[in-house]
Amino acid sequence: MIVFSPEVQAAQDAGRPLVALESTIITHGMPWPQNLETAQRVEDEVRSHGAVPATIAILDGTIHVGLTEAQLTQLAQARNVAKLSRADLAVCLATGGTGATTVAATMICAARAGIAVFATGGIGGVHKGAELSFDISADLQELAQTAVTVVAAGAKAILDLPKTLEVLETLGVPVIAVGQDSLPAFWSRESDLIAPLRLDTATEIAAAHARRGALGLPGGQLVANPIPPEHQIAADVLAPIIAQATSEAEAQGIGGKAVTPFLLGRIFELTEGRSLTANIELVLNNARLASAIARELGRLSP
Ligand code: PSU
Ligand code: MN
Repeated sequence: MIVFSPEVQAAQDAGRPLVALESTIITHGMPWPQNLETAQRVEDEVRSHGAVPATIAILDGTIHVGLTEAQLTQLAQARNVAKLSRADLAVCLATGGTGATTVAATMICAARAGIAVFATGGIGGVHKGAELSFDISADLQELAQTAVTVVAAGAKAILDLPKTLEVLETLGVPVIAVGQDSLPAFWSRESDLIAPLRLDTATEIAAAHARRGALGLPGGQLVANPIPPEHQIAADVLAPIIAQATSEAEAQGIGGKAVTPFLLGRIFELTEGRSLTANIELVLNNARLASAIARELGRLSP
């Protein structure tokens, strides 16, 4: 069911550190052609930081761990690609389908491929208004049950961050802010929330991952890595834009899987592209930290 790219297969054989990357950010999170350019830059960032990138997607009913340049280009240009989470994965495989993997689905595939570290932009979480819509991303449940350390810039600021933290606490997911006390808020370095946990080095994060496994605890860790200061957008600049995009989504009856892509797209328009620039930079930053964690994990369990 799993096909490894030649680069990933060689890394597996040599026991080199691997970093998983998702594909929904490419197909649903960023516009063409920045999506392809970013996917390639993120892979290169992992390579230049001593690890091997494994971008994950489902192509024609097969899990691909590591995509060739042609496969990546095709996926980035494709229209109406399915957005696959835990619930969709097996049906897509059974029907020979093609789809992009969300954080949840990427974690599942990475774990099956023996990859313990994954870099993305921001995980899904509890949406604003979830008390009525019940819209809570399957990413949260996945973090509770699949042993992959996910490096993100926190949860996306379009979400209800206090509720997202509450659910993660209930599920027993470690939420670790890197190098600061405050929970990062995706496009902004800080939120007004204190992160439940804080670690300052990749070595400690890798050790915590290993200890969790040794304790027999299922699930992974959410590593919340703040966007570099020079690329952040101030939270008070974003707040009215997020509010506008959210009320437009509601007025247009956008629901389910379409909510996050709609909001990201509208915020891109309303910030005249600034949100995309920030998103790209924070993913690159996460790729660097994920590579360091993967290297440290390799040293712990050679
Ligand atoms: N990070 C980004 N952009 C994205 C995503 C993450 O910078 O588009 C994707 C991930 O695939 C994540 C998904 O799993 O957004 C969340 O979707 P939902 O809220 O429908 O669970
Ligand atoms: Mn949702």
